[in-house]
Amino acid sequence: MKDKKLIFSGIQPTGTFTLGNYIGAVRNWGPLQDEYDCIYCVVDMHAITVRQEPAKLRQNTLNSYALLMACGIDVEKSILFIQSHVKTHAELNWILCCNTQFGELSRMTQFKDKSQRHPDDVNAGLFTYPSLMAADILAYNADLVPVGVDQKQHLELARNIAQRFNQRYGEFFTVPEPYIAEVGAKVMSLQDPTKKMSKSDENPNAVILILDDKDTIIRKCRRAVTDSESEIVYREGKDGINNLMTIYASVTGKNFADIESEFSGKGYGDFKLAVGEAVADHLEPVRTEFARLIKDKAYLKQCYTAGAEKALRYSQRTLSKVYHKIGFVDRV
Ligand code: ATP
Ligand code: LTN
Repeated sequence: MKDKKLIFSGIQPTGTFTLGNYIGAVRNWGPLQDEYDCIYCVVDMHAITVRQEPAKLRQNTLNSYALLMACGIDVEKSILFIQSHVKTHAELNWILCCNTQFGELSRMTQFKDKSQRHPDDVNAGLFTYPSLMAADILAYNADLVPVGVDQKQHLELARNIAQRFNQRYGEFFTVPEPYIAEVGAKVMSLQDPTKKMSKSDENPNAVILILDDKDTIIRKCRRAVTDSESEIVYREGKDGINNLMTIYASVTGKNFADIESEFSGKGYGDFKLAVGEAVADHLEPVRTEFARLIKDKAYLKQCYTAGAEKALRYSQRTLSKVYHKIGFVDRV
């Protein structure tokens, strides 16, 4: 029996992490390490469901690995690895695909969005993406999955797949629960605050990257789309201000009431500057640590090699039991 609950999460190496990735997901991963057993993964196999330039993907994958370390994931406490290094994910994916319905996959909003955005490449991997995500999670029998709100539907599907497998073959998989932050689970675009901030946004002003320098962060906050009023209050209809208040609350630890009184009588210009400065100061140690880590390729290699070995050992046990349960002939 495991004594601590197990956490699993992953992030795609589709570019530098945004402030949305950071606030909604990654920054919560470090503190969880003290209370839980944690396994974190750079999901390069998910990234290729959208066309990637090979050299860039390789670079983004290494950068993402180092960024996760810079954001507080300690390879001594957690298992941190690159998805394609651990073959069990692809193997379990096949079994889970055969236990996932076409109709379920067709309902996924991410599939609908991404196939609309890339109409010339609606590939089978994009369609079965959630089954691979279920394999990531179920290979370790994770209890909890810390993600942003946009991943809730995929997680719900992973739960259904686990439950269906358990009904067909007998209780086996842990049915994972989402673990979603109360504030900041959906950081919005700075240019269109009704849309989520996303790594793949084409407008650079819409997105704060966690490696942006202080001036860039302040400039992007200053240009953030707000409304024609002048009051800094969290209220329905004030999407731009609500988003900036959420960001400010997340990086300062202040609540909305504190923020409203701090800026009462002040204008949007003052507030935007304060948000930009607070974000930049908060991210400064991440930038410094990343710059240090990314120079040491040998150390990174040592970390991701060890991470993959541990992850393989762990997940191979699950996969062998699954193979047996579904009726494959045992190899040993
Ligand atoms: P892409 O644009 O390539 O789809 P993405 O920016 O949506 O990428 P992912 O790699 O899909 O990022 O997500 C990594 C984690 O960050 C997930 O847990 C996801 O829920 C979370 N996340 C992504 N965007 C936001 C956001 N705007 N606010 C809060 N959490 C987010
Ligand atoms: N689909 C997720 C990334 C992801 C993930 C996972 C998250 C792949 N496998 C397993 C949690 C658990 C995304 O796009 N953010």
